[in-house]
Amino acid sequence: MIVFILIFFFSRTHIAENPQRNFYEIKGQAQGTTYSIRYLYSDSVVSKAEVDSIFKAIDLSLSLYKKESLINLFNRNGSVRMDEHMKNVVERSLAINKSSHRGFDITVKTLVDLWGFGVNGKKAIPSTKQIKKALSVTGSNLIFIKNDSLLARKKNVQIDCNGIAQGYSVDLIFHYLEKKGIEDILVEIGGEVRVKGKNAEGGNWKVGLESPSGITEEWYPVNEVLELDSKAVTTSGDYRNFFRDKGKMYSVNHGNFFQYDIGVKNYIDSCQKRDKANGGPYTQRYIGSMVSDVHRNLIKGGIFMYPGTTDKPKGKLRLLYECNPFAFIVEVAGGKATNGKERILDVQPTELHQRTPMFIGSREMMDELASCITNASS
Ligand code: FBP
Repeated sequence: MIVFILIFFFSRTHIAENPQRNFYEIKGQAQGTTYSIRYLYSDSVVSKAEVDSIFKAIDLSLSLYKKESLINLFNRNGSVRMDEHMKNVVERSLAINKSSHRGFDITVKTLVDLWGFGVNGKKAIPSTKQIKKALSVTGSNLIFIKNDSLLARKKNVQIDCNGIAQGYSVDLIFHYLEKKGIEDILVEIGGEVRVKGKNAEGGNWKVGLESPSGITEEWYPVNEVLELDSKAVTTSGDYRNFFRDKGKMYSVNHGNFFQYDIGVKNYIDSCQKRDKANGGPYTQRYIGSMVSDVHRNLIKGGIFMYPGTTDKPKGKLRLLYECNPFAFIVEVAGGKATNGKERILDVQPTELHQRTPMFIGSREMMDELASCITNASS
C-alpha cells in the first residue's frame, strides 16, 4: 500500500560548529513511495546504489509489485520457502497479530484488493457478499511457519506485508548506516521515520505532519512538528484512500411540499424520477427528528432538508444549536450544508434563537439541489 504523508525535514542551514561533519542526502523512489536518507559524516560513505540494492533485496522478497517475489509466489501457490527478510517480517507480523488481538493481520490482501487499495488500484465499493467471501480467507490462523517455509491452511489465502515492510526496510537501512560508523542519521520511507543523533544545525531531527482535515481531496501541512531524539515514528496516509458514496436517500417533510420554493420542489421531483445517470428514484425517509435523519444519512449517504415555507420563510430549525453543529460534522465527513444560498457555517447569527432553512447531506446530492435552486432562479 502506498503511504501518503507529507513530511518536512528542517535541517541543513549550516553544519553547526563541527567542520568535519558534512551533510549528505539520498532521495529516491522505492516500495511504491518515496524515500529520503540524511546523515552527517566526514565523507560520503553511503551511495544511492548501495541503498537501492538493499531495496532490491527486500523487493525480491516482499514486493507485491514484483511478479517473481517470494510473497507473490506464496500468494499464487499457498506455500513458499522464505528468505531471511520474509521470515523476519512474517514472524514479527504473526507476533503482532497476537499482541494486537488480531488487529494487525497480513492475510488482509484479498480484502485490500477487493476494496481497490492494493496493487491494481481503485474499484467500486464491494458488496456484503463479496466482503464475506474475502473474510473467509482472512485470518492469521490460516497460515503457519514450518522450518523456513510459510504455508497456508486453506486455498486462496494471500498475504500483504505492506503494513510492516516499510518499517522493516527503514530499520535495515538505518543499521547499514550505523555499521558505517555514522551517528547522525535520519531514514524515512513513505512516512516511516527513524532517527539518531542530531541534524545539520546540531538540534533534534524534526518531522512535520500533514492534517487529514476532513474527508476531502485536500491535505494541509499543519504546524504539528515532532522533535525526535533517537526515536522512530510510523505514520500513515491511509485516510487518503476512500470512496465517496453518493447516497440515495432524501429526507423532507412532504406535507409542506406545496409551500416550498420552486427550486426545492423541482429537486424533490427529480429525487422521485427514474434516472439511470444518478441512480434515481431516491428513497424517501423522514423520521422527523433531524438527529436521527442526519445520523442515518451520515452512515448511508443522503440529503436532509428543512426548507423555508410560505408560512415560515426562515424554516423551522435553529441556526446556532441545531444547524451549526450538524453542518460542522457533515462538512468534516465530506458533505455540505447550506441554507439554499450560502454555507450554513458562514451565516452570521444575529439572534440566539435564529431560524434558518437547512439543506445538508452528501456532496453530490447537495450539488444536484444547488443546480435546481440556481436554475429555478435564473
Ligand atoms: P423543534 O425545534 O420543535 O424541537 O423541532 C425540531 C425537529 O423535531 C427536528 O429535529 C425535525 O427534523 C423537525 O423538527 C421536524 O419538523 P416537522 O415535524 O415540521 O417536519
